Amino acid sequence: MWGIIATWRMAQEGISKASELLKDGGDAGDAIEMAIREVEDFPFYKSVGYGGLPNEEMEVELDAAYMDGDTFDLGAVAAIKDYANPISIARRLSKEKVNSVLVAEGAEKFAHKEGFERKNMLTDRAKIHYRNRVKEVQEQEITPYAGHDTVGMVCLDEKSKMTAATSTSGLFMKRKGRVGDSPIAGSGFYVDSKVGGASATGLGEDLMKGCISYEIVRLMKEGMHPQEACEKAVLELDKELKERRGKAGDLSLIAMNCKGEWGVATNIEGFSFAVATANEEPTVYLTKMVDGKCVHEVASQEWLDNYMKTRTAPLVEK
Ligand code: SD4
Repeated sequence: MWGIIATWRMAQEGISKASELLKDGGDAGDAIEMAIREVEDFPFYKSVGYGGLPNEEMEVELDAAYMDGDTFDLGAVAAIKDYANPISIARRLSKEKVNSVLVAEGAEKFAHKEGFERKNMLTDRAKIHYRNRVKEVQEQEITPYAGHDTVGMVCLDEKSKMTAATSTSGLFMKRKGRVGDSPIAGSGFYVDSKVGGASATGLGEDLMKGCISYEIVRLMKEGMHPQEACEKAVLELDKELKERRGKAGDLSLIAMNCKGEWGVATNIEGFSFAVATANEEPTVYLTKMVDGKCVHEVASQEWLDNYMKTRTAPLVEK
């Protein structure tokens, strides 16, 4: 059995490529890195890699992580600037016994020494988004940029190895140095090849409060199906946050277990995700929570066409 699941429609091309590799007995580490790089390189996705939206100082600071579920090797970078593929740097770091999570300048120095590709990640399009946002009334509250968020993936290969990985520019207009859940093990991602893995997108500040990816893996270890585990973890964290703090940020989770069964849960409307397994062609679904149960629907062709159209539409400076 093999499989790969990812947050958001934007992962579709990446997981399609990865599924070709997995079908031929490819490695879960190679497949997930390839899939995430595909998203990082596509300039029209505004919250991952090249073309990602900048922080309040108009700098693109990126977070990424990689975890191997066989060995628990784990590497991450946070607030790294000017490198094309943070996921590859994170994967490289996962091989280090110490110093495997690096931030900002330290991460950049490591990447430079290791010969990773330097790139100015701030596109003209992202600058227009930035200037438009500055002109808009300053919303006091920082919110995830609706619909184009972190890419998080879980992958299983034919040899039963599992991996998890994330990559993001975090929240648009975040403060310089702000780090979200995505490079934080247990919050943005977690994987154990004996059990399964999970990955998150949404408001990092709230996702971290529940160590939610770890919680889902823990629930699967107790015997829950990934769908049940995702629903329970999301509903509980959403409830706790509302009780204690009056509200909960966006929480969307994907998970896959070591049998290739998958699950998804969210507390928002219209969360999209992409999945491919030995039994299922790469497919994009939309999901929403109805009465504590998640309903997944295959995205219509119209929805898919409209998605690309709006992503690539010319951008007007306000
Ligand atoms: C973060 N979780 O940095 C990421 C961003 C994201 O929806 O997924 N936004 O908090």
